[in-house]
Order: sequence, then structure tokens, then C-alpha cells
Amino acid sequence: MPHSSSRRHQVPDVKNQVEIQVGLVGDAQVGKTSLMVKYVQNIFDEEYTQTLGVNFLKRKINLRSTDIVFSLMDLGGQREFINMLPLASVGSSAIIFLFDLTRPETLDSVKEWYRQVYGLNNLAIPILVGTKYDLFIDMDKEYQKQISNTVLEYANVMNAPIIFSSTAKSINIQKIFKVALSKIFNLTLTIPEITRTGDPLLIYKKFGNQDRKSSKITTSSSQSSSSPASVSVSPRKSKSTITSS
Ligand SMILES: Nc1nc2c(ncn2[C@@H]2O[C@H](COP(=O)(O)OP(=O)(O)OP(=O)(O)O)[C@@H](O)[C@H]2O)c(=O)[nH]1
Ligand SMILES: [Mg+2]
Repeated sequence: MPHSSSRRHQVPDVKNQVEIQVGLVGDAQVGKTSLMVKYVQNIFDEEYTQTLGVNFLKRKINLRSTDIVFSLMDLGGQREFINMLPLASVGSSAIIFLFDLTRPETLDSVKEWYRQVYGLNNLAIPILVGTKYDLFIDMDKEYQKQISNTVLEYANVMNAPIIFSSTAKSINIQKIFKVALSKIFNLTLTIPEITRTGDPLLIYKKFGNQDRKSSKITTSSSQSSSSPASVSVSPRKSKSTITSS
């Protein structure tokens, strides 16, 4: 069948597309919805609207020749929505645990959020995000130091990268998702870490790697079952389609 040489060399414009689900959990008013809306729509609203149940947004980004679709699941932080935690946990490749840097009790709650999530999905990569850094920066230096030290202890136990962020002032927002992506696909990230107390911390190199040992925090469901949780982690298996540089 005759056809021109230019046609013969045309490559079909078909991209790989990978969808990865990421859950956002944490106490009420820590800033989960704000972070998700900022990341997807670049909008920040000072007014609080309580999330009733689960919010869901998607954002597509490009990585080499692959489209990555982030499917973000944001669970309302009020206790009454805890029965919907499986929607944000099961099937997620990473779970972002958010706490408000100005309210230490919300960091304390991360323990319980982590325990609950781990019981549903012990394969997801945990990421620890301190929110409202714009307010935290004006707080007492000793308080800042104490919080930062406690966050490091949590990160060690959870094996979770740490990111301090401000949605209001657009600090470290994109980086949260870059870190998530790099951990899910085992890619090398070249963003410099920020480790000095008082700065918007970004510590990710030693935490959340796929060769990580399982966490010390156990739950009754994980103790009673010797098989891994039945969740979809297909993006982690398909890392061969995306190589790190
Ligand atoms: N100053 C400041 N305020 C923020 C920031 N992020 C969120 N807020 C405010 O904090 C309040 C709560 O934010 P939301 O995003 O609604 O909190 P949430 O975690 O989704 O709350 P629930 O839906 O109840 O679980 C809102 O008034 C936001 O405007 C931030 O980075 N800095
Ligand atoms: Mg919300």
C-alpha cells in the first residue's frame, strides 16, 4: 500500500496515563481543603467552609511522556466523618497527614489518624505536612523549636517526609506533591532540603523510601493479618515506565 515517507515516520500522539490517588487527612480546620483547592485551582479562600464527608478533585501533570493524574481525596476532619476514612485511604498511594503548626493538639491527633489509616492501608506512603507556616513564623521561637523537634520524632516513627507549608502565602505547596510523586515512583528529587528550625522545613530524603521498614505503630487489624492490605498500588508497580534521572 503506497504512502508517503513522512506519514510512515509519524508517531501516534498517545501518552501513557497513570492515575494516582492521594488522601488528605487531619483534624478539622487544619487546612486540607484549602491545600487541595490551592494545588488544583490556585485559589485561596480565607473563609472556612467545613467539609461534610469527602471532597474530591483531580489535577493532571506531565512527567516525561506520561500524564500523571492526581486524584485527591479530602476527608472532613470532624469525628463524625471517620466512617468515610476508607474513601481517602483504601487505594491511595500516598496519604498526606496534615496538622496546623499553630495548634499542637492537631499534631498530637496525627498519631490517631495514622493508626486508623494504617489499619486500612499499610502500603501508602505517609507524608507529614504542617500547615499555616505564615502564622507559625510569628510565634515564639522556643515554641517553633519544640514543634519542629516533635515533628521530627513523628516523622521518624511514621517514616514520613516532613513539609511545612502555607497555602495562604504559597509556600511549599507544589513541593508536597513533588515529594509524593518521587516517593511513589521511586524517583530522585533534586529540590534542596530545608532543615533549619524556623524555616519552612522540607525534609524528605531519608523518609518514605520504598525500602523502608514497616512502622513501629501497629494496629489490631494489621496484627491479625499476615497478608498485605488488599489495596491498589498499581502506580508503584509501574515505575519501570518512568525512570529517574
Ligand atoms: N493563615 C492561614 N490560614 C489558612 C491556611 N490554610 C488554611 N487556612 C484557613 O484555615 C481555615 C480552615 O481551612 P480548611 O481548608 O477549610 O480546613 P479543613 O482541614 O479542610 O477543615 P475540615 O473540612 O473541617 O476538615 C480556613 O479559614 C482557611 O482559610 C494557611 O496556610 N494560612
Ligand atoms: Mg475541609
